[in-house]
Amino acid sequence: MMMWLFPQAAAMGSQPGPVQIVTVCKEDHSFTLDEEALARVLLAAGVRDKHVVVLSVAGAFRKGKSFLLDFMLRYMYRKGDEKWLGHDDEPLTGFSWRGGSEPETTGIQIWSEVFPIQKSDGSEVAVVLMDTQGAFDNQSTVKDCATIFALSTMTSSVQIYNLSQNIQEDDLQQLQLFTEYGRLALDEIFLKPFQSLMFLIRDWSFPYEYTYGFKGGNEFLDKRLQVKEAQHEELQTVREHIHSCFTNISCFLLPHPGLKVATSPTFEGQLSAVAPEFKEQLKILIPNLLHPDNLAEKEINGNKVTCRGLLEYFKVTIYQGEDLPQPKSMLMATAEANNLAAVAASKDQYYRNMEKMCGGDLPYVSPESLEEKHQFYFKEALYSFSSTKKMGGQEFCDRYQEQLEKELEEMWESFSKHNESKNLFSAFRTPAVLFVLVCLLYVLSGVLLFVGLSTLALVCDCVLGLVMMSMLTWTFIRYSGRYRDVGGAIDQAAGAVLEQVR
Ligand SMILES: Nc1nc2c(ncn2[C@@H]2O[C@H](COP(=O)(O)OP(=O)(O)OP(=O)(O)O)[C@@H](O)[C@H]2O)c(=O)[nH]1
Ligand SMILES: [Mg+2]
Repeated sequence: MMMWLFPQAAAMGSQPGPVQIVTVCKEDHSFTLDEEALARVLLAAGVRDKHVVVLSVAGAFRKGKSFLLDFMLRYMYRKGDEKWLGHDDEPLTGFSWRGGSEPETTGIQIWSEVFPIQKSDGSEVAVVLMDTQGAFDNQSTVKDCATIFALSTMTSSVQIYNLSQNIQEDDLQQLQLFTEYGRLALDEIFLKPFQSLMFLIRDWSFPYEYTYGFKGGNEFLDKRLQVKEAQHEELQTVREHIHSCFTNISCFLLPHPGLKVATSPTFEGQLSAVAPEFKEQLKILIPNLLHPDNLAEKEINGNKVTCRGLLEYFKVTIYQGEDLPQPKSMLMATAEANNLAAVAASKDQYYRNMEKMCGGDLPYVSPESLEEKHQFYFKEALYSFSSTKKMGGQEFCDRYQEQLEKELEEMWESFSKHNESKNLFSAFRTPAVLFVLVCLLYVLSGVLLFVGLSTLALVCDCVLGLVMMSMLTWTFIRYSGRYRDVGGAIDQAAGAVLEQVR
């Protein structure tokens, strides 16, 4: 693995790097999602409630996917600097990349930092960069590759399909196989299941036919994806399938980066060894891809998703079943994801409101007014849940509403207990009750002795002794924190006495 050091982030005391979120087990070809790692990235303060843009690069192994992503990282960190592409002798760092014939990236990785970006209409989005395991290496089955491709396509808003030299018919067939999962959804939802697909053709060698860049790329793609009457049915189906799966399809033709990049074992990414036309096209491709207004927010069935929603979507997209993991039926996954995200957002809203009322070190609030506030915020949270657009039908959503109500009640209980613990009287209730009892018994025993009822006075004295013992025991328990059951019993007895008096 390479070392990563980004001056801006290092100055802030953290060292960003790739985070492995999906791991593939080589022995049994199973996949696991590292929920904790993903949550750390997506729930970072400042981005978790922003709409998310996920840019993923996928395709065959050893074709420069991670290499390209590292230039995107440079752009993200050095935007505004004319020389964002780097210095001539600077090694290229970020997602781990290297030369050689053996595969490097495994599973799915995302960059640990999510980049907040402001669009020209003032809205802010959060950009996640995703690197994927190369397909067709000698260790993965076709199903592994299809799963990785499907997962990254389902969870991204822009999928870059990285190809070498040309678009071959088998590339399109692979794409059809990989996006087969999308077909599942086509029967159930009327929108196209995936968003942007960009064919990125590396080492394009025919600029005299189609020029480098988007213009030549789109002309070339139109020709390749054209459906003609005379075509064999198989060719037509592949093309129709691809068109029906993505809302937006484009293509970019990238020149060869030079022999040193492709073949030198000592090359570390220094720009001095990269062909000038490659650098020129990178300067067009990357700012265009990452231009704030070109960043398409991730949508699920037409609804924009936040980073928090994406986390839920990941969780339901990959589930650990017997034949680990299967991307679930898109519709089910989507419905579950937006219900869970709505539950989380409503819980968050209730929690924040209640925190402002009685959280942390805030002073004690009278139980009646706290309950009133709870009722208000509880209803407000339920309202915001029911007014969020969700899928899956009423019955399906009702299940999540029940879950939300239960979790809000639990939160209320803990808020109310926390508030109660701040009441000074409740802290000193037991000793105060015991002290008053001692005084009363003392006076009573004196009066009884005075009127000559010495036996009753003796009983009084005994009870008084008992109460004093309880008081001492209570003090010891509170001080030492031991025998808390006995302490609880004394508290309860004092509470019962107080209730009787009331
Ligand atoms: N021919 C060619 N080689 C490239 C290009 N871009 C990068 N490379 C080289 O390709 C090799 C592999 O780069 P990586 O970025 O690790 O490739 P990858 O697709 O991420 O590989 P896996 O992670 O194994 O799937 C490196 O030696 C790069 O220098 C390109 O556009 N054309
Ligand atoms: Mg790689």
